[in-house]
Amino acid sequence: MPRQPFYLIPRALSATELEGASPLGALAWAQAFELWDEVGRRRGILPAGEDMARALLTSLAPPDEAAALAHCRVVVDRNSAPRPAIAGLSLDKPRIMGVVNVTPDSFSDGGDRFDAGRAIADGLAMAEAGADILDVGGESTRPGADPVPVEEELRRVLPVVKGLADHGVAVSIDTRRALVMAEAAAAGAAIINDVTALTGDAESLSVAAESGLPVILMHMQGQPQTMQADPRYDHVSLDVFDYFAGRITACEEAGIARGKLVVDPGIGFGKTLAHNLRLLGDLALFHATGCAILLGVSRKSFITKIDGPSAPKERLPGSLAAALQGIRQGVQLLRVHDVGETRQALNVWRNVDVSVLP
Ligand code: 9MG
Repeated sequence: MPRQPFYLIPRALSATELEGASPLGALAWAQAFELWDEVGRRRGILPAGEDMARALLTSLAPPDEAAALAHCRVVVDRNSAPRPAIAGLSLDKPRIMGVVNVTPDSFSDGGDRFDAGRAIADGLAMAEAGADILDVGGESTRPGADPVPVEEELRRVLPVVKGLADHGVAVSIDTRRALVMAEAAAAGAAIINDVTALTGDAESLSVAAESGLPVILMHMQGQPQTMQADPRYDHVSLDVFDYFAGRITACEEAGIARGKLVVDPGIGFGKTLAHNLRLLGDLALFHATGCAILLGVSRKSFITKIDGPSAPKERLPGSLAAALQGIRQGVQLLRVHDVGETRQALNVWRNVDVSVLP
């Protein structure tokens, strides 16, 4: 993907509107923006203000002022515009997506829910505990996982999608396959969650467009079997940003509006610890896509690389610490295993945001 002419990275963030601060998709405000050039070098700091686009133009001093000003306005507007609701859920508060893996080999819950009845009961308990969305998946995407046949994936997920949707819960279907997207949509799924950002199946762009559902575009380098072998980037945050720019264009050309797209940097998917940490520090960069942002850090192995060995179910403290880092940067959706605990952490964090103190 070609580089953008510049990147704006929101800094000095608060969860409450302060005088002069710029909104970032409605859940965070920035008091300043770092201006990065096309290779990620810092070129200056712009205070948030009245006419950000003009201030940007002055800093960039481009040869073609008119074209550059138009581009600056697009970037500033994309950063700040409130995001449209997805699946009937307004994004003016952080939303929790609970993970319902219907797999025998999930890394995080060890296949506890490899039974439709159990998966539905656990999903409903998550909804009761505060999940706004339930993410149903029938194929593990953990590092090293092998694909499952499509018939088996359908057999696993469809009764669970239908069972949960019939109870009025917003269900997302976690799949890389167009057939599973289509069948799950027919069974009541309200969102598509694709770790391949609609590149994993030649039909998925058109099927997703046809479904009319919102789509989560996750970034992954490589394939689950081998993605952790030796991931490399020129500049991980910019490479992921540019990947989204390309996928959003492809989606728009296929008839999926930007407002229906959610971007997700794919923590742990073809990334070293250094890549994951850099992305977690730069999450606010992705507001300039104009899309809502989803973050999935729950129980992931990067926590053990920082803190030492622990089983997935013992990683709640690290998961919450990383999730709050995302919320601080205005991430709108969190994909988690521990719903009640995450809801409590979010509630407390938003009520004690120090920036509102006099
Ligand atoms: C399916 N799946 C596993 N981890 C994920 C993550 O971080 N994000 C999204 N969107 N899906 C994920």
